[in-house]
Amino acid sequence: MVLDNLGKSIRNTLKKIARASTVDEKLVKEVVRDLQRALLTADVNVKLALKLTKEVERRALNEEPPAGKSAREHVIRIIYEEMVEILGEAREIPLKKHRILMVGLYGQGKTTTSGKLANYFKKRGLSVGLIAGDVHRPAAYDQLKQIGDMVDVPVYGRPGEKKAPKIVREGLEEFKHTDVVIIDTSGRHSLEDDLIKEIKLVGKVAKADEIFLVLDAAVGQQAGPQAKAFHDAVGVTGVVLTKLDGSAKGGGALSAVAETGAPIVFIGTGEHMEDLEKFDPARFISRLLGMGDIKALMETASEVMDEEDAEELAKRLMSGKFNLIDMYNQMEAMTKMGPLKKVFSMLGFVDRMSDEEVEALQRKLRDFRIIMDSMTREELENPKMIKSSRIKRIARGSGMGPDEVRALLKHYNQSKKAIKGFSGNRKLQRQLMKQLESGNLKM
Ligand SMILES: Nc1nc2c(ncn2[C@@H]2O[C@H](COP(=O)(O)OP(=O)(O)O)[C@@H](O)[C@H]2O)c(=O)[nH]1
Ligand SMILES: [Mg+2]
Repeated sequence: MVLDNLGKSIRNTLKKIARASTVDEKLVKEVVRDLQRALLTADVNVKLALKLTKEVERRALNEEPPAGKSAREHVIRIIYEEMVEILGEAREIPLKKHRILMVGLYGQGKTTTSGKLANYFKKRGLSVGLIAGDVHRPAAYDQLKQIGDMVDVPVYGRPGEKKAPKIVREGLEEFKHTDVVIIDTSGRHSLEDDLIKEIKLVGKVAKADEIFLVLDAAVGQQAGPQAKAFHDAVGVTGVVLTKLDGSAKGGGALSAVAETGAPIVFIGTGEHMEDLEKFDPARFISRLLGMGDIKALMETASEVMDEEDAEELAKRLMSGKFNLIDMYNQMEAMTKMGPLKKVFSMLGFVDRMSDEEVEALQRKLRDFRIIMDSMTREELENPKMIKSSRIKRIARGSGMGPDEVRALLKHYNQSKKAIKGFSGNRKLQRQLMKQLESGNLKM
């Protein structure tokens, strides 16, 4: 999928919100930090990323959720809305008789996209013709002809002819009864005067309804200035961002182009003729964030924790491995009242927890989290090494008393003992395994 990494990291952030017991300032700040990191990693402009996350933070902390919505749903909604906002409005390309002129620098994907568009319109029941207006690259006609054959669309061209306007004029005559005529043109290595001159000349003859600028997303934020320059010069009606597949800089290109006000109409997601998607910001972001999944998750979040997490934790418990990080996860799982509650009650950790007990556990968990934040990774993984001088340091660092740190360690040692007993108890393990396998862990 396009922008896979960005999607994954934001989806994880949203899941964090969906599973949170309460939405407080701490969670919002954490989410904002996560979001910033995800956006910057996807090459989104720093200023834009900060603007977006600031707005998310402001709205999440100040806006009341609308009636019938939980605070968690509301925060997720805000993130979604702000991300759609960055990408601007959707622009519909009508399915009717019209002419499209393709422009852009060399190698951006004009010819490939011409073929993809031909395929797109043809599949939707329109007749299509392609005109080979690139007169500079020697094999340009052959390339377009090959692509035309692939999607079964006629190609008009004059190999050897050096005047693009002439070819375009003849091509338009040839295709005068065709619904959609797509004109491929030459590019240059950079935006030079003579390229602009040529496009303007071809544009006059073509009298195109649409001028599509084709831009390679791999250039990242540089796509913005390029889009702007073309937009100012020839007035593009739509941008096609290509090579968004596997491009780490896709987030940068998308947001930068959107910011110029040139509407993104399609995105190219691969080398094949089918790899073209109509660009609809709301749909794109919704899919990127997995809004459908998040919604489903939210509906069940209060009862069930992520099955993968549950299995992972259960497996670790069975192996007898247990450090402070595991304990933290385990306690967190308990406060979620999730499937693991069953496991824990089997382990004799909890019988039945009342709401007050859950709340007390959550308070304890908050303290534990603060204390554990002051521990080093080494200490978390190997709590045995935490002796009195370390206890003092951790207490100072977390603003808690040494007694509270000791209480955490005591709780840890007790839990560890229980886990040890469990990992030595084959019968109990088999029982748990059976439940895991039957998928019966959910209560
Ligand atoms: N992965 C990927 N490659 C693409 C995409 N669009 C075009 N390409 C490739 O980019 C290269 C240049 O494309 P071309 O259409 O010849 O560019 P032009 O010079 O602007 O006409 C070709 O190798 C295409 O296969 C895309 O969306 N994804
Ligand atoms: Mg070309």
